[in-house]
Amino acid sequence: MKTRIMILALALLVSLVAFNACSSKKPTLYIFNWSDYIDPSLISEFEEAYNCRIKYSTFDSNENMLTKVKSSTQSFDIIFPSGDHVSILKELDLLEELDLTKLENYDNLDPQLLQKARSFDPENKYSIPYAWGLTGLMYNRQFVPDEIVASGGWNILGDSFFEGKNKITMLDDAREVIGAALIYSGYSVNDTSSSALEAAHNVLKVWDRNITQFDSDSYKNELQDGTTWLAQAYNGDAMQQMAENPDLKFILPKEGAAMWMDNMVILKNSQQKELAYKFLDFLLDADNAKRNSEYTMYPTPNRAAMEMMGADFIENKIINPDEAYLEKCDMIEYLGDAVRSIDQIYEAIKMN
Ligand code: N2P
Repeated sequence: MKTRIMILALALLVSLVAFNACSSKKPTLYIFNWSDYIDPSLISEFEEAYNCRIKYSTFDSNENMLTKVKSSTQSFDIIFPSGDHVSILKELDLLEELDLTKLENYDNLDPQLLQKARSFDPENKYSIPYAWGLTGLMYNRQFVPDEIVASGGWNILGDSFFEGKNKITMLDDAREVIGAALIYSGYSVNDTSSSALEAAHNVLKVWDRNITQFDSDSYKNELQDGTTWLAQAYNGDAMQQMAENPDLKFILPKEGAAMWMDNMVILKNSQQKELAYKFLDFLLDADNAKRNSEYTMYPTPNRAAMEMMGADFIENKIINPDEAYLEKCDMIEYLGDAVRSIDQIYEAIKMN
C-alpha cells in the first residue's frame, strides 16, 4: 500500500514539474486592442504556430488605453492606438522604433494609406496601419421611424422626437463627440479655432438634451435590445451588429464623418520584441489580413488583402464609401496642446 502511495505521489510530482516547465517555457505576448477588432481564430493559430501564449485584453477608447498603458504595472508588448494617439505615445517616448526588415509582409501595405499615416507618424517609423474607418449613426428602425432619419444628417441627434426618452448615446471619446458637432457646423474635426469650437459647443448643448450616456461599447448590445435607439457608432462595429439584426441601420451623415486609422505599435519596454514582430508580420500576411478584415468588417490598409476581397465587401458603401463622400471626411489628427480646448468642452457637456 505504502509503495503504491509513494509511486502515485512521485507520478504526481513528475507531472507537476513537467507541467510547470512546459508552461513557463512558453513565451507570452501581451496584446491590448480595441474590442471586437480581431478574428479570434488568428490568435489561437499564432499561439500554435509560434508555441507561445497570447494574453489579449481590450479597451474601448484611446483615452482608456492611454491611462492603462501609462499607469499599468503590467506592460503590454503590442497595442493598437488610433493615429493621433500614436503621436501622443511617441511624445511620451513609449514606442519602439520599428525595424521594418523584420516584417517580410510589410510591402503588402497600401502606399497611399502609408502616406496618410505620415500625418501622425512622419516617417512610418513607429506604427503599422491596421484598419481604418468612419464614425456615423446607427439606429434601430423598430423604434426610430423613417421620417426621423430622413434628413440623413448629424442633426438627427437633436431631433425633438427623442426628447425625454433617454434613448441616444454618443461615443465616450472627446474627439468623436466634438468632431461630430464640428462637422455638422461646417468645420473640420481638427479645427480648434474659437469660432469653430463655440459653434460645436452650442450644437452639443442642444444634442445633449437627448443624450443618455457617452459610451463606446455597450451601445452595441443596447441597440439590439432597445435600451438605446440611436447611437454614434463606428462603421465596422455597425456592420457586425447589422449582420445579426436586420432592424439595425447605419447612416454616414450627409455632412461628412470623422475618419480614423488604427495602428499596431510595439512598446519600447516590451520583453518579447522578436515575438511581437512575428505577430505584426503574421497580421500583415495577405490571407490573414483578408480573414481579419472580413471578420471585423473594417477595411484593411493591406492592399494585397483588399485585392482579394469579394465584391460584397468592396462594393459595400458603409465599409468602403465612394471618393465623393470620403472627400468630406477628415482624419482625426494629432493636435498637440490644442486638444485641451476640445477636452474642456467634452468635460463640460458630460458634467451637464
Ligand atoms: C472597434 C472599434 C474601432 C476603433 N470595435 C475606432 N478607432
